[in-house]
Amino acid sequence: MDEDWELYYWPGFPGRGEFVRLVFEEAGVKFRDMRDMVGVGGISRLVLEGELGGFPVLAPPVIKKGKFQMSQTPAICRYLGKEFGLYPENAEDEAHADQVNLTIHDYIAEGRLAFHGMNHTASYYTQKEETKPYIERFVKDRLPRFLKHFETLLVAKNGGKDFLFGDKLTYVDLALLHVLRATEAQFHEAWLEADYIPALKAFKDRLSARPRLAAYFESKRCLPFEGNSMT
Ligand SMILES: N[C@@H](CCC(=O)N[C@@H](CS)C(=O)NCC(=O)O)C(=O)O
Repeated sequence: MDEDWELYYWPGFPGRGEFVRLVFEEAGVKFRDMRDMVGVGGISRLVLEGELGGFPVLAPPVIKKGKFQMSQTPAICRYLGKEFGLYPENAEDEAHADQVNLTIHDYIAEGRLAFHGMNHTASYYTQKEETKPYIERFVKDRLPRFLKHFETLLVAKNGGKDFLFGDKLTYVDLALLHVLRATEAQFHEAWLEADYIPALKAFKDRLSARPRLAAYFESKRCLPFEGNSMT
């Protein structure tokens, strides 16, 4: 019997798990979101403490189907993108998709780090005051640098009217959509003031209106952003 995909990620906020959810949702592939079944304690035991067994994973998100499991968000999305046909059609685009996927993950990782300037494994709420300068610097320097780059990438193909790799939607478009939504939620003012990314803003609206994604964003399965670290 064909087993369902399972996703192991923390409950309560979208986080990095959301990159993976968008791939399942756009592909129309059913999966079990284990956050609803095992809670924080279960994710800690199964993933952090290794009770899942099988191929070793360090941190969530983890996907699992039967005996196969893997972690590392950019690698998961690439793998699922290929499985579900959300994947570039030639070797050069495939290589560039890797490049852009990893740049998107650099962006989210830097954004997260800014909220944890004193201790990157402790909660943001234990370092709210101390980390303010890191957040300010991120918003002033790094956020616009990344967003301008994403705009340039998008416009480079068909003037930005389609997707990152022309007229075919890939897993990288979904990753970009997620970080744009996260940026808008977390840095609302900076997002509104960013008049240098018209194609990106239109891209975000266009992708969000795709039937499967729109239905997901309106559903209870889609959790609101928590309000720190773009998660
Ligand atoms: N590079 C990894 C980072 C994974 C990661 O940091 N996961 C966080 C949640 S977003 C976590 O719970 N980490 C626990 C740990 O690293 O011990 C990825 O992209 O999946």
